[in-house]
Amino acid sequence: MPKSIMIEPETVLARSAIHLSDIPINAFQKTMEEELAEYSREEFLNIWQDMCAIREFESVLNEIKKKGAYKGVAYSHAGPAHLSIGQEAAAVGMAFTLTPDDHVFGSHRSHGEILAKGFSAIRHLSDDQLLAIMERCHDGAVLRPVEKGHRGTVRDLAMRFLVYGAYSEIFARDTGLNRGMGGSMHAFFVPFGIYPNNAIVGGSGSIAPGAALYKRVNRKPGMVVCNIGDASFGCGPVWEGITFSAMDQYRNLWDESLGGGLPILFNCMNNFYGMGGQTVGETMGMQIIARIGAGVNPEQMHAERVNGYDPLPVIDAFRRKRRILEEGRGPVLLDTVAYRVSGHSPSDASSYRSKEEIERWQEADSIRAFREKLIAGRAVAEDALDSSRACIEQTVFEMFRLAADLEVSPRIKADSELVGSVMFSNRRAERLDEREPELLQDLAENPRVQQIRGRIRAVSPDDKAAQSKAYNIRDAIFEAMLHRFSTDPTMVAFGEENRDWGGAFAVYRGLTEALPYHRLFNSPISEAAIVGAAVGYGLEGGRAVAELMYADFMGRAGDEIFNQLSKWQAMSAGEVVMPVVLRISVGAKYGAQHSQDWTALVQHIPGLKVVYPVTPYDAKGMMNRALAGTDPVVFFESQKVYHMGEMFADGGVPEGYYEIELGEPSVKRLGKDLTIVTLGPALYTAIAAATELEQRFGLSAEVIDLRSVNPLNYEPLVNSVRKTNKVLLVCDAVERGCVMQTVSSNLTQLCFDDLDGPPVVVGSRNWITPAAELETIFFPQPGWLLDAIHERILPLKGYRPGTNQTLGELARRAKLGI
Ligand SMILES: Cc1ncc(C[n+]2csc(CCOP(=O)(O)OP(=O)(O)O)c2C)c(N)n1
Ligand SMILES: [Mg+2]
Repeated sequence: MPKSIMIEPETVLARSAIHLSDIPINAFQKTMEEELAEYSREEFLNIWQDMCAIREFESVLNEIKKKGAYKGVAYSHAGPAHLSIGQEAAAVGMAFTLTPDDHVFGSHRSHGEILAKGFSAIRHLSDDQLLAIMERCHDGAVLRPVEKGHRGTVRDLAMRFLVYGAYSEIFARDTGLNRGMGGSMHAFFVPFGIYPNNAIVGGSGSIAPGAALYKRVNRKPGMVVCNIGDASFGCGPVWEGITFSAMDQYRNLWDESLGGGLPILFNCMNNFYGMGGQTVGETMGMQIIARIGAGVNPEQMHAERVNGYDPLPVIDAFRRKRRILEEGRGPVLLDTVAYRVSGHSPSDASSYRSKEEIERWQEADSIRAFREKLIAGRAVAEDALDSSRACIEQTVFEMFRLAADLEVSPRIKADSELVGSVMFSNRRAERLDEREPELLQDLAENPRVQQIRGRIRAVSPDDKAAQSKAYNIRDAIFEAMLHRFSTDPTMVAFGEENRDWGGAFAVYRGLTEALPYHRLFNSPISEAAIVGAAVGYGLEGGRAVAELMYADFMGRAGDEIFNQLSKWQAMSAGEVVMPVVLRISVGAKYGAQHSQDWTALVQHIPGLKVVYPVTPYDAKGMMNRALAGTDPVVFFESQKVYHMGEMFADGGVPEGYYEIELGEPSVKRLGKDLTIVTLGPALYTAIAAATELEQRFGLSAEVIDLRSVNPLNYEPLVNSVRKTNKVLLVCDAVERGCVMQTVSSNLTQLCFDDLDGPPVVVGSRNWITPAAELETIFFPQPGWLLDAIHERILPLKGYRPGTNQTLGELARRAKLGI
């Protein structure tokens, strides 16, 4: 979109060809002499020890899963254990040169990466730093059991802490790194640079770019490593994450001082299998994952394949690739060969591969090969290697024994409210960093700010002329965003057509003038990456506003909304926050795939705050509140009412800053005969119906706009129903399974004694949304509400219904599934 980049016919239509360059495959060729000059004996021993630690760690889990005991310690582990025996050298090579500023994301098979990255961080941190980190971790709960009787160095203590914390986490203990809220597939520990490991295959692929984005935007040191399996390269979100990471604008349009391309390395832990599907020869066609780089950008992502059965080529590759990232030439793709000898999980009978194949890789075993290499090269003597191995194996065993002991390592109590207490952080944070927010202009000079100054901040519903000059919902969201942009330097906003276009529905018009590229930018059409990157950005401690153009596109970002945005606060046991607002516009007039209210989908997902304001006053106050918090808020907006002025708030929309608490319904019209509860633009339908009820039948309906879906304070609803004894609930979502069904069910229970009859829900028909010209047969109309009231709540004298809202019709539709 930027006008500065011209698309010229003579260039794009000129005859030419794409020239690809070679993608190196196992190009590493260093001799042992060269290696000896590069590594100290201690470093060789560290690499060795870390590999042996991982092998032992995984072997313990393998044994207890298969036999229920290890070295006489009985333990039954109910949960998963995706082991990485065979992948140790790849994990250690990956982590060896990383510093605590470098952050790794991983997969369901990341025990090895957690240990390798943790050990590496421990070696980089001072004793004081380590002690502070361990003390802070759940108030010392992980440290206490391992420091008892420990006489070694602080570094040794930290290694015990890490191994114990990881085992405890896998065994769901309160003493785990995440208090047992993460478990085997999701364990992580931010102070060591270990970011979420993801049980959704490829899940990290869309999140890690957001962490790299955070580093660039906020000028933070370090790189981001996204460790994902070979089969995950068949996942759409991984491709989207790569596309997001490779956008030209980082280098072409963003301030040069930020450093250029995102500092992210996609590291394929290539074990050649999904669970049983073989990625070469069966389930994919690229044969060599590194090839993907050729399709991404002219640098081909600096892709190469390295031998992950030897830690040294991997370390070498990470050193070289770090330089590329530091020069702003990322992203990078590595295809690290890491054949897993263990099964996908201990119950895997390896029915999909031959015994010979496994044996061949066992012969190539990285631990044995590295030992031989070190001995042959006289880098470390045999007995030193053996005693180092025995020592770390002993530590791993002891930590397992401690973690298995329920006395030492208890689970949270059965009546514990821990899980509930960490679902939301419920904090306020005016700014998430202290530096000055970067703005391009004095905001008083902003054309949109000036335009808004002339708007009418309260209008009467009947004054059509005033409506066009009214301060509307677009203005409200713009003002709230601008306030936070000028307060919180970490805040960024991105999505499709967010910049020059002004946001798909003109909410952001004027922001382009006010903000540098890195704070407001266009993303690729990659909904998974848009939401995923916001999650990664939030995990790093930044505030992000991501936008989905239509609610109908939530499916494209399904995992990112349902499993990622919603869950990491809880899975960290409250250690991380998720200051992300996801703006989602609900369409109309564009038919079946652009006009659906999908609030119910996110209502169902634990861990999300969900709101749907439909007046300018509510939109500004609630966006202000969402942007002052640290929880993920899904912020629905309706295209039907973007232009609406404020008709309800006394005095109109204040010019200054104010907040509306999320979760509080708002009484929009007082009444005594009937309560109408609404969500979304159905508020205006209900107001029209209430006016008709008043005028034609002398009935006064109280209209309450939920504004929030979750959390939700039922008190104002209950108070109203106590007064009116009757309730109708209305929304634009299809009636089956809509939010109002939940509210109706809860109100039935909360107000059972006060109700004259069951609450009645009117939603859209359980159909596809038809064309704009036919929408009145689909979305609830004021007449439908009167029909429903007449048939099922309160017969209206002399009234003739226009639609069939009877119980018989309800049953008929249900039986047909429509
Ligand atoms: C989205 C998703 N689909 C399927 C699964 C089930 N599953 C778990 S691991 C796995 C194989 C993943 O293969 P790869 O990405 O190569 O990682 P590896 O297991 O080989 O380390 C599958 C299919 C899942 N967890 N998530
Ligand atoms: Mg694999």
